Amino acid sequence: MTSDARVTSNVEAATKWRVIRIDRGWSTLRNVEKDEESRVRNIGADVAVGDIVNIDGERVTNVLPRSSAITRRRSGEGARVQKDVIASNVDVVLVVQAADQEVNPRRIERELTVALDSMAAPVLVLNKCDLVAPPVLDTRMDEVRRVSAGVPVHAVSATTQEGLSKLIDDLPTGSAIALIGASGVGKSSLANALSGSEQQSTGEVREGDQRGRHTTTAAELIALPNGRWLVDTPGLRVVSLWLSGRGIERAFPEIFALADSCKFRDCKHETEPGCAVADAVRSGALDPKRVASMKELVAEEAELEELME
Ligand SMILES: Nc1nc2c(ncn2[C@@H]2O[C@H](COP(=O)(O)OP(=O)(O)OP(=O)(O)O)[C@@H](O)[C@H]2O)c(=O)[nH]1
Ligand SMILES: [Mg+2]
Ligand SMILES: [Zn+2]
Repeated sequence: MTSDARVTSNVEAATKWRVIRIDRGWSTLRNVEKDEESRVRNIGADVAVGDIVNIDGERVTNVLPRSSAITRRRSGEGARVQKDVIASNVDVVLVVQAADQEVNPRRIERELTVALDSMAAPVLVLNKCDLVAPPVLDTRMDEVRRVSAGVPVHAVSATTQEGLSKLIDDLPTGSAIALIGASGVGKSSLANALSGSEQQSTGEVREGDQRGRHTTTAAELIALPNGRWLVDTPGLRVVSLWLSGRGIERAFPEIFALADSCKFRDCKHETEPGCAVADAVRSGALDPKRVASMKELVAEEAELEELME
């Protein structure tokens, strides 16, 4: 009899649950195999939405290795540096901007770096294209493409559904998706449009500055048709880097390619002779703001590394 009991508990321990929502104090889980939900306390285990976990009663006993993790440095004061995993185990990260606002290339570069570091494939999405006249949209698409690092760029509208089927066609079949971006750009609206339901609440942007009201307060996993899923996330105020693998390099490929031709291998692209990056800036082939942005991210990561030692 005892051996039977052991078999049963092993089966239970092996049961996989996916974290579908994290609230203060507890997380909501969905059984990976059957239609069943459960809750666990957020004590001891560092889990993110998208994680697959094993549980024992109200406790997470094991977090399975993540295939991807969108990670940033947790904002807030205090000397301790902490990481914040926004979502895990997704295949594609939709990095969303609003087409009715000036393009902010520096913000895109940051978000793209975080997305590239996640190990999921980023796609840049310019939402609300229904709100701008075609020539303006074209200009803004060009501005986004200039900092897109070869990642696909899509103009869509969550409201009119324009461009959505093309976007979906561009995603690998069955892929799990995460939406990231500033508050008010329309992540939840896109989540609703892609899932074909109004599961996520959306909020009006502020009159004056078009900024969002942080309507979504917790990352949440939503089922899509055909067993796929996506993660809607709260709007990011600031996107501080966590330790970057090759994210920065991949977000600025043309600068890193030029750097290979610098005379000095450890060239900082400041005032060194034979600097191919400085040459490209002088000739007008490279935007100095983009170089400054890359340097800022490199410095931010170096600072973080130092703090963690
Ligand atoms: N015209 C238009 N409005 C949109 C579109 N997508 C979103 N909106 C509106 O933009 C506002 C913000 O949308 P949300 O989906 O709540 O934005 P969010 O990115 O989820 O914002 P947070 O949850 O605060 O991070 C809402 O009033 C939406 O109706 C779009 O494609 N076209
Ligand atoms: Mg939202
Ligand atoms: Zn150089």
